[in-house]
Amino acid sequence: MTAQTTTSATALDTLSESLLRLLDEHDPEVASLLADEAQRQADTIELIASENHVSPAVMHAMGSWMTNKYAEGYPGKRYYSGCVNYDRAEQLAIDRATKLFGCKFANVQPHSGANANLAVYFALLEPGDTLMSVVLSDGGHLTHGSPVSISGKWLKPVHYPLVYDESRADYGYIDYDAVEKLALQHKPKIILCGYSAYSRVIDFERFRAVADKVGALLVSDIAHIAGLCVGGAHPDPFPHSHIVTTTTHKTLRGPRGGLILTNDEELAKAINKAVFPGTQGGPLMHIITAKAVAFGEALKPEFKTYAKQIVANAKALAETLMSCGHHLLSNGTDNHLMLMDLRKFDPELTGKQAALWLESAGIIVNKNTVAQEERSPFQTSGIRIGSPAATTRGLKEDDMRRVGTFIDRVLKAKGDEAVINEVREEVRELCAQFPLPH
Ligand code: DSN
Repeated sequence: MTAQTTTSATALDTLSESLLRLLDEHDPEVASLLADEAQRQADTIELIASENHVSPAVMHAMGSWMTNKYAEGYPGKRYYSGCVNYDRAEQLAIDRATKLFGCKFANVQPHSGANANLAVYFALLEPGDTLMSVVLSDGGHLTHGSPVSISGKWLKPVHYPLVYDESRADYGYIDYDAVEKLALQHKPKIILCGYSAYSRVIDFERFRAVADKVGALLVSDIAHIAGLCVGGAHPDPFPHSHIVTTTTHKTLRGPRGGLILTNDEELAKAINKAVFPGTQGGPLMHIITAKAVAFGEALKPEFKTYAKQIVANAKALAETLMSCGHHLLSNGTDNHLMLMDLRKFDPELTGKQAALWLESAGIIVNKNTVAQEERSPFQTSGIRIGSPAATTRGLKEDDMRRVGTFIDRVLKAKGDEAVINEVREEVRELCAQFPLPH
């Protein structure tokens, strides 16, 4: 069976037809699975907060000649010959990144957000140094000091809490008073702000004031919200942060990868050394080229419209879910995501089960731990829901309200196949109105 015959026109639009045809002749097995994946993406609503649909330009830059070269080093200072166009691509990515984020220095080589954070630690810390962050189960990240990560094994993490008291108006928000108290007590070398499951605005200025009080560096990991920051839909991490790390593939809608930014020349030099040769080898030049394309897209005025729509869509979805009686941590969202706390809906229902039911209905979310979680990360008591990918396809507030009712129906049906199948058809019909970028 050929790739062409296994996919609909909509799905084929999402990949270059010539590329698929070429692959189909060369390796039909892989062509078929690629076509199936294009079809899956076309037919389902992607609500994983950290995922997106890249433009064909970003996709093609990744699949280009730029994958063929070793280019260890930095523009103008490489270890291999033949890097003239690689220097141009990397410098372009750097120039666009600094313009986009309004800062002086960028390292575009980290293979991922995890690698970006590792390089920052390697540049600035010694084993055993103290790092302050939010614990993974409250919405932090593995690389922010989790015991299963090198960051938790080699550093001393101290975690600041959220506000857990539900009677408070700031329930589910960062407990900024506790941040200050803990920082004064533990004198961390780095204070980390930025999270993988936090739905409220981050007060970078307040974090910087605490960092200055205790002589710490403020590292803002804006992996999730980078696209919102550059699109004017979330306050900027600069000038308050000493260092900013991010991924390039979430709200920023670029290729999978990492990025480190700073305004401090000495920090920039230390970071460059820590990325290469400290923690990485040859840079992924095809990805760096695609980062340049994505940064170019994010510099365009229409990206601001996109970023604002992400937030408007998340708010519409959150309001619908809450009006149907579901509980969201912090009672809503200011950004691209929300965290549904299932404990109050049904104490027996795990995030794992809820995500499986929703997947059967064509709605893709991820199970997620919620504040003061008692279940394992494989089970969890919550689900995380985000709007960036659906917004890329063109869904607006009314469509997101409809998606909210789909989620509500699936969860309330508690696995009833008839309801799941009914919603699955409505999801297909909605998806057909919003093709993937092509
Ligand atoms: N896995 C990413 C997320 O989903 O948030 C974080 O690295």
